[in-house]
Amino acid sequence: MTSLRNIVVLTGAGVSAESGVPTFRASDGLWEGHRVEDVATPEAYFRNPTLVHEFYDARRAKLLSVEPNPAHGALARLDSEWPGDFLLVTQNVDDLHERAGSKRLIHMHGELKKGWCLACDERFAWDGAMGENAACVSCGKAGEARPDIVWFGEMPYEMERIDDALRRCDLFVSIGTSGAVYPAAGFVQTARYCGARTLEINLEPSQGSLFFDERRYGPAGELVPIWVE
Ligand code: BV8
Repeated sequence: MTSLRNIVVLTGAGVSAESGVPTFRASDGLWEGHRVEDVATPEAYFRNPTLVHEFYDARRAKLLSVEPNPAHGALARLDSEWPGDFLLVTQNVDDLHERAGSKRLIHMHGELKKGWCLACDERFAWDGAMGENAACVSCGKAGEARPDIVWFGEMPYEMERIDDALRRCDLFVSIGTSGAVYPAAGFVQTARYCGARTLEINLEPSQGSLFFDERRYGPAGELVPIWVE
């Protein structure tokens, strides 16, 4: 990798699968009996905030019982040792990348351990169950906090910074994502058009696998440390 300068890595639910965090589409997109698209939209939240809070409270609670796996660890090592530009963009809302030590990290779809106050627009750290009546850490107002998660139809975070990194990178690596959701699924095309080499590491071909120069199939916990070394 010595000829490379700038690397962008995109991760999806597959990088956390071996830590015990269920992926979206392995279970036919069903979550606690709900379709993700039915509980991960603003309409769903305003229609039934109790259900949506239960859905996210259950996933936030799960974080207490899972640990980073060797794929998270290898990416954190690469982050700390890589001399050029490095950016890890994750679609995941779990905290396993930061717990493994990743620093140059963007959660483009938000984070389970954050809340967003609709009264004062502040984001704040949140650990336990939020429920409908949580009081905002910043303004104190109760009942106006939603999970700080990017739902379907909402704009992902830091898209300008991500787009800039994609256009400047020499290598784009996609790990553990089905390529089912945009704009993340389109990142490989941007990187490719701007001259980057592209690598996919996944359990099986993603929906965008034809855009990758190189593809390695198998568990991320096994293949990512090999790639990083
Ligand atoms: C946007 C947070 C525009 C929630 C998520 C109609 C209406 C509205 C929008 C749309 C529409 N039609 C299309 C769209 C666009 C939409 C979209 O792409 N929809 C899809 C369904 C067609 N996108 C959006 O809405 C995005 N926003 O477009 O905004 C806009 C523009 C301007 C101004 C305002 C708005 C926002 C999308 C974000 C939605 N939120 N997550 C939550 O987490 O609860 S998406 C959710 O699914 C995940 O976050 C993840 O990002 C995404 C994809 O999941 P994956 O991570 O890929 O997981 P999956 O299970 O699918 O795949 C896992 C893979 O890992 C598999 O391939 C498997 O083989 C592999 N694997 C498994 N085990 C392992 C492994 N690999 C390696 N090792 C293993 N051990």
